[in-house]
Amino acid sequence: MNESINNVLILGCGKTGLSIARYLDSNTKISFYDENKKALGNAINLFGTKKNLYFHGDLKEEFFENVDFVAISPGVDPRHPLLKKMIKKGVIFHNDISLFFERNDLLGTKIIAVTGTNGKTTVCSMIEQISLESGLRAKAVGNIGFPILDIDQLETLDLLIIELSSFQLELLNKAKIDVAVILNISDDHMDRYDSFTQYFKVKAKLFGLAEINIINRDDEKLDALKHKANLSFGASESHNKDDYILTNNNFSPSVERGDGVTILLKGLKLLGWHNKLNIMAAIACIQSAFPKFNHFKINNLKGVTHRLEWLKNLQGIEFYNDSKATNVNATITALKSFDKKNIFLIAGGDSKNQILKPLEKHLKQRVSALYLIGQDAHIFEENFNSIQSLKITNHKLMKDAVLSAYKDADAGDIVLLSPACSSYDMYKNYKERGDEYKSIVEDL
Ligand code: UMA
Repeated sequence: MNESINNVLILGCGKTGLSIARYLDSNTKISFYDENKKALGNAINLFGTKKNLYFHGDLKEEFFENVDFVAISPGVDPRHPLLKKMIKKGVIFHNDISLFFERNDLLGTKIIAVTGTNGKTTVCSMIEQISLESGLRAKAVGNIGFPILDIDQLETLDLLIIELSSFQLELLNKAKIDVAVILNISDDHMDRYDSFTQYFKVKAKLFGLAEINIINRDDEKLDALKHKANLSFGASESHNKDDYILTNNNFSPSVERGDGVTILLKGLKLLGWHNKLNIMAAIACIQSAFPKFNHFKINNLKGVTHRLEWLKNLQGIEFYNDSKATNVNATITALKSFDKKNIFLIAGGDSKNQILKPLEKHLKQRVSALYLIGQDAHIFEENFNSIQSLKITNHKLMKDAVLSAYKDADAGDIVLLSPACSSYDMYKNYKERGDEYKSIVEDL
């Protein structure tokens, strides 16, 4: 890090904040802020009180005095009145991704950046797995859970894959990205953005930062960005030789490119149509970064924990964990992945002001019973209690919801946790929620 940086204020002492503190020069005086005392205590233990300052409680103007820049964690909302005031005043704000792109030694490593409302982590993980299997040195970082500044010896990597959430894109105005992909976009984080248009604009920023832009041509909500894309992927027809197409000739799915390149998906073990689109996006990204690449070993590809993760078969009932489904669209995707119609769905949590109605059709078509948890259970009830075929029950605890679903389901049925909501009303994050569900299912 630049030696002229003397004072930095870090907002949020979670994974990102701590990673930024590790990255800064050891002489830098850091002020740490976290509204949570426990998180702050953790930072004190790691970085000591000799030269650093620690604040919690309400944000105050004095925390910002004499700082060279403020480093903000993705979970901290920049619409906070004091942050808005500081931005207006000209205080410089960074996040870990923008700090990373301040480096000037990125030349040898290819960089692929992935965003979208759903499927980001899965696509990043697919790109990483395929690249590693073929002998490339690759690492997936960012929203996937590994902070980008924790990368040690970047120069030893052939490929860096960055999963970017909208929160991380908010502050990103400069980057050296070789290939960028936007997978899809739908209502999400409406508690953080004033409108869908604002959320869209943040995601769209990515296409201003990369050499090659890839888009999902089947997502109508992305239409306004198509003119900025160099190539596309999708199931629909395309006559552009650079575009990727999903075909299903003789019941053998494959990804084809307009110029004749074909990759068979026969051995793909991951469930659902959406995973075929995900693998297509991954293939498009890799071949755009490495045009000669053709070692697509997909038979061993593993899914990602908490994303349509198969847990067990108990007396013929299949249990799945899709705790990462933190929005309506992710849950619709999960429901559509099953051929079977008798799904016993556990959902609810913090609905983040989303419109729940799009779920209705899928609940009617595929779900036998809905077990609600979390603070917004009543909103689900209000939206869906008119569906005659749907039994709806309300549960204080995850355990009660799982036991009820298990009691109601028969051999051949599916019990699925796919909440369509974020977890913060009951859990630390979606992982803790999924882990609790898994341990309850394990003990059945
Ligand atoms: N905090 C405050 N004030 C606030 C908000 C948060 O003090 O107003 C404090 C919290 O008390 C906590 C700390 O900030 O101690 C947490 O910071 P954070 O929420 O930014 O979380 P990190 O641990 O830094 O994790 C973040 C991402 N979290 C979010 O975007 C909410 C992780 O994505 C990411 O893996 C990690 O950085 C590494 O890059 C998680 C996520 O849920 C998985 N992402 C969202 C999603 O996928 O939908 C965007």
